[in-house]
Formats: sequence, C-alpha cells, structure tokens
Amino acid sequence: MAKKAKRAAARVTKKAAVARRAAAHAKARGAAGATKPSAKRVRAPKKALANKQSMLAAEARAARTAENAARKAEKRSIKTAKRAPAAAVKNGNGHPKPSTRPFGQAGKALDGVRILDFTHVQSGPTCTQLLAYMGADVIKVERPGVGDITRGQLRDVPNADSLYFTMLNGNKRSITIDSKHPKGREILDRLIKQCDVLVENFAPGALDRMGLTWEHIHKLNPRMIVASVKGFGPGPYEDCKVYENVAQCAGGSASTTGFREGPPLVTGAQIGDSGTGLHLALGIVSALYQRIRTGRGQKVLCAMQDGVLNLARVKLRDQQRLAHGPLKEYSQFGEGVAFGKAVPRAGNDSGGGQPGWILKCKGWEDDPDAYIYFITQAPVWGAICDLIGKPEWKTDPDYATPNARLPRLKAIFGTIEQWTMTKTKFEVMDLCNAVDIPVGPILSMKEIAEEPSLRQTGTVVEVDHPTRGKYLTVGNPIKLSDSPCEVARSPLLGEHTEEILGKVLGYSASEVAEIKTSGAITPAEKGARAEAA
Ligand code: CAO
Repeated sequence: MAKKAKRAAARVTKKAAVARRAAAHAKARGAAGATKPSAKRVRAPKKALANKQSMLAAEARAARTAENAARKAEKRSIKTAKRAPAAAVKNGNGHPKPSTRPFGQAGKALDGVRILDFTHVQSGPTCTQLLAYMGADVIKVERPGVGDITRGQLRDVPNADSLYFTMLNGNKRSITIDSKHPKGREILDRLIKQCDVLVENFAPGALDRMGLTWEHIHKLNPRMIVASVKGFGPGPYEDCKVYENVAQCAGGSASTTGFREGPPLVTGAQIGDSGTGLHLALGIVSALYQRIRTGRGQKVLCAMQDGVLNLARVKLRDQQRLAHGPLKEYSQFGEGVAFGKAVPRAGNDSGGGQPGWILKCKGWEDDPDAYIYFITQAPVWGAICDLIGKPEWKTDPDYATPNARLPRLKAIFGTIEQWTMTKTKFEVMDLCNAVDIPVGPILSMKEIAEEPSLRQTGTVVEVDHPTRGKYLTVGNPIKLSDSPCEVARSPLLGEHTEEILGKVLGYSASEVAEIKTSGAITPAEKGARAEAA
C-alpha cells in the first residue's frame, strides 16, 4: 500500500514538474512572462502585426493552459502527499526532484513573481528592493511628472535622482500612472490581474480612496497578495501618518536608547522604515508560500510600531524582569543608582548578560570613531586579564567572578581602556580575537564604504547611473547559495512605462499612443495639451 502511494506521489510530482517546465517555457516565450493580450483586444492594421499578435495570444494561451495544469498537478501532489506521509517525505514533500543544474544556475528564488510596487519613501521601497534582489519583477508605479518624492529629496547632484531614491529602488522597473485618472485606473486594474503581490505604504485610507479596495483587488485577482506598511496597527493611532523616528519613539526604542542622565535618543539604523520593510518582505514570501496550498491571496500588514517593538523585544523582557528586582547587568546597578518603574536607558551597556562598553582607542583625540566595543565575557575573563596586564585579577576575589565584578564595572572598563588607548581599534580587534575576546571596532561609514571584503561579498556595490554617474549602494544582505543577486541601478522616472504597457499588459502600439495623450501616464497639464493638439 505504502509502495503504491509512493509511486503515485512520484508520478504526480513528475507531472507537476513537467507541467511547470512547460509553463515556464511558454512564459519565457510569451513577452515578459504573463502577457494576456486577448484576441478581441488586439486590433492590428497590418498583417505582420496581426500575425505576431495572434502568435503572442497563442503563446499566452499556452502559458495559461500549462500554468493551470501545473497548478492542478501541484494540488494533486499535495493530496497524495497527505495520504502517504512516508512517501511524501522521501519524495521531497511533493515538490520537484532536486535540480541537476549547478548551484547558482537554476534561476533566482523569486523568479516568476511579479510585484505591483506602489511604495514610496523608505519603508515600502526597502521591502520591494529586497524582493527584486531575490529575483521578483518589481514594477514601481509612480505619479506622472513627480514620482516617488525621494527622487528629489536630499539631492547631492543637480537634476539627478537622489541617493535617497537610488539606494532604495535598484533592480526595479518604473511606470508612471495617474491612479486617479480613469484610464490610469484601467491600466492599474490590468496590472492587478498580471501581478502576484501589491505592496503599498500610503497613508491610511489612500489606497481605498484610489478605488483600490481589498474587495476590488480580490475580485479582479483572487491570487493577489496585498501587503501594506502602516505606522500603527488597528487602534487609537491607526489613522496617523508615521515616519521613521515617530516609529522609533512609539515602538519603545527611543525610551531605552541613550544615557540615563540624558534625553531619549533615536538610532541611526532605520529600524522603523527599513526594519518594517524587512518584516513585510517576510510576510509576503510567507503569503506566497501559503498561496501554493490555498490558491488565494491575503492581506499582509506590518505596522511600524510593531516592527520596532519586535526589534526592541529585549527591553520588554527587561521591563518584566524589573518586577522581580534590579537589572544587575545594567551599569546603574553597579553604581548603586535605584531603578524606577520603567526600563531605563542603558548607555552603551550590552543588551545581553555579558557586560560591555565602548572604549577609546589610539587616536581618539582626533578621530571620532577611534573606539571599540569591548565585552568582558565571563569565559574569557582570564585572557582579558593577561592581555591588559592584570593577571592578578584572575584570582583576586574582587574580580574573579562575574558577580564580584558587577559593582566595579566602571573601574574595570577604565583599566581596560588604559590598555585599548595604546592600540588602534584594528590592533585591539586582532589581539582580542586571537584569544576569543569579543570586540567590535566602531567603523565609520567611510571605512565601511572602502572595506574590500564588503565589496567582494556584494554587500556594498557600485553601480552606474545615466544621470548621476557611479554610486554605492547596499546589495542583498541575505545571501542565498542558489539564487545569485546582480544589483542594477534604479530606474529613471517612467523609464519602463511603454515597455510595461506593451509587453506586460498587452496594449497595442496604437493603444499605447492613445494612452500617451490621455493624461494617464503624463503630468496633467501635458496630457491636456496633448489632447488639445
Ligand atoms: N497617482 C495619483 N495620486 C497618487 C499616486 C499616483 N500614482 N500615488 C500617490 N498618490 C496620492 C495618494 O492617492 C494620496 O492622495 P489622497 O491623500 O488624496 O488620497 C497622496 O498621493 C499622498 O499619499 P500619502 O498620504 O501616502 O503621502 P504623504 O506624503 O502625505 O504621506 C507618509 C507620507 C509616509 C507619511 C504616509 O504615506 C504614511 O503614513 N505611510 C504609512 C507609513 C509609512 O510607510 N511611513 C514610512 C515612510 S518612510 O519614512
């Protein structure tokens, strides 16, 4: 019986793989993978064009048929896998046989996924850029003539897209559409039918005001995943507009960052924007995975407050620990300063159980970044004592144990600093790492930009841009061994409008010409002028 089920599962898996390959093949031949130019819509004046279009339509039909077959086969394989769990495990849980292609040559993780990118500023674009790095076809919709507001913010090169924009929108295509223009809405509806995910981070209610409600989107394309970043989740603040630092403050980061005697501080890392974009990307790929089973899309919501709190969860941990006594690893404990009702700011104390602090290194008088983070990790205490020339501390009862050291941490770090100040941060790094003492040099952005190892791994990448020239960007920080990432420059405003209208949405050349004068893809005045002409 088990053998029979096993064979059945293998047969179905094979069929699914064949169908999927056929779908991929047909897709590859069909322009940009998912064109659905219906035979009715195509009105070609010339015979050659008509032939080409009917060929495209036939290819699109073939792609659809093959896709349906793949979906059905996949459904059957899941059913079979459920009936025969042992066989499913052996056969890779109903998925295709492992590719025989060398790693890195079997496409990209998100090949075939198409994203309707309605994001702007930072949080949403971070998410869609990551998805693009993973291989998704990201189509960024921008307001005609204006585009993402960041194109013009913090400009360093006159008349060129800012680094704010270029570093968050690599590997994407740009189409301009006025979402409030009737023709623009029609184009958007077509895009919805052709895409797998819509990502947006408009102010609350803006997408609905465009007429793109969940009900509307779901009706047009039940497989569509609608992913949103908002400042707050449902509750008293859900209608508020939110930027990075608002989220850092509302998510518990600011109240726990800074020095005890100073005001709350925001951090330089954009945990509210980029952090939430990262959370959203995980939500999207999870929803894509669930869609394989359910066949339907869903809403994915990441509130920036929630994202920040998730990253600051150790402080919520400490809040609860406070009810059971003082937080002994906070230096204020060693200094005899009483705790209040809420988690205090802990300066540069380490967030874990191992005391740490930032110490001066050689050259600190002139270089604001000549510092090192030094952790007095208990297991390497002996090595620390030897290195800084205090071997007697290894056996001195005032220093030998972590508990004995707690009230003396300030003085201990003072002594260690006398040693670090005689070395550069890189010398300290080398000497400490040789004996497993965890330390971290405070690297400036200049040092990071110039660090050869980050260039080699593709974490820092130089790309060329037609109007601004070469610039540095952060590549994919997530490395997949079978999904290579080539970082491409950000698109110019509307650079791919015609390409997408024609190849993705199947508009004919004459229809594209009409759209161009309708005002739907150009700024309102230009459209009006063109109409009048
Ligand atoms: N065509 C026509 N109109 C368009 C358009 C297009 N292609 N794209 C956007 N618009 C319109 C929207 O429909 C909206 O119009 P209405 O207010 O009339 O409905 C308008 O542009 C402005 O959108 P917005 O309110 O999202 O933009 P804003 O600059 O006023 O606010 C922000 C920006 C970020 C505060 C807000 O979008 C927000 O709170 N987003 C959610 C949280 C978030 O992501 N914050 C992080 C931002 S990064 O620091």
